[in-house]
Amino acid sequence: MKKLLMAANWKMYKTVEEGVATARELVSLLGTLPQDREVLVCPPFTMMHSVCPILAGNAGCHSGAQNFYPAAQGAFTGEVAPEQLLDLGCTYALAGHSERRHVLGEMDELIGRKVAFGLEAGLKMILCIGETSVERRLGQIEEVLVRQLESGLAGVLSTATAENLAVAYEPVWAIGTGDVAGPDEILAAHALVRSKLESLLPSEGAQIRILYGGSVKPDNAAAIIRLDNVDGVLVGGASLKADSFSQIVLA
Ligand code: G2H
Repeated sequence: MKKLLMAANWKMYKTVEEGVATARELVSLLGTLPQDREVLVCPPFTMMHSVCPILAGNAGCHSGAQNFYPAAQGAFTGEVAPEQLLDLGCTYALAGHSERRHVLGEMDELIGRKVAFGLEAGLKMILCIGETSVERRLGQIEEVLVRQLESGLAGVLSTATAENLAVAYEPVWAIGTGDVAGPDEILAAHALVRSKLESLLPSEGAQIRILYGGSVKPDNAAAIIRLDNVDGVLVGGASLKADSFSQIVLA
C-alpha cells in the first residue's frame, strides 16, 4: 500500500531548545500513527543531533535534511555530506526546493547531481519542482515541470524506486504566501507529473509519491490529500507548531 507522506520543512527557524520541544510535543500529539501515513520532519542541521532521536522514538516518523552537498567528504566549506546525515539517523533529504533554486541560485544540473548522489549514498530523496507565477502566466507550466523532472531524475532512471524517491510539486507563487493552489490547479499539475514519471520510470512511476506543497494548513490539508495523484504534503509555515502540523498529519 502506498502510504501518504506528511512532511514538515522547518526551514531556517528554531533554536535547538525550540526544535526539541516541538519534536517532543509532535511525537506525543501524534501517538500511534494511522497505518496509511508516515511523517517526515526536516529540521535545520543545527538541531538534527537532538531532534532525530526524538522522532525515531515514534514508529512511522522520519527525519530529513533540507539540503546537502553531493560528495562523500572533502574540502567543501560550509557544506554537509549525505554520510554525515545518515550518521545522525536522518533518512530523507530534499533537493531542488524553490528557495534553493530561487534564493540560493541552484540550477537544474546541481539538483540532478544531488538526487543521484543522495540515492546512491542511501538517502531517500524528495525532488521539489514548481513553476513561478510568471511562468504560469506565460503558459510554461508543462515546459518547466518537465524540464525540472527530466534534469532532476537524469542520473537515477535505473535506480529510483517508489521506496527511495518522491516528488514534491510546489508552485513557487503558493509558497509561504497563504495563496494555496486550487484543486483544479493541483489536479492538473499532479496528473502531468504522474504521466512524466510513468514515461521516465516505466516500472515505478505509477507508485512514486507526489506531494503537494505551498501554504498547506490544517483547514485545507484534508481536501488536498483527497485529490487524485496527491500522495502527501510538504508543509513549511504550518509545520512549525506541533499542534498545527499534527492536525495536518491526521487530516
Ligand atoms: C513550501 C512549503 C514547504 P509553506 O516551501 O516546503 O512552505 O507551507 O510555508 O508554503
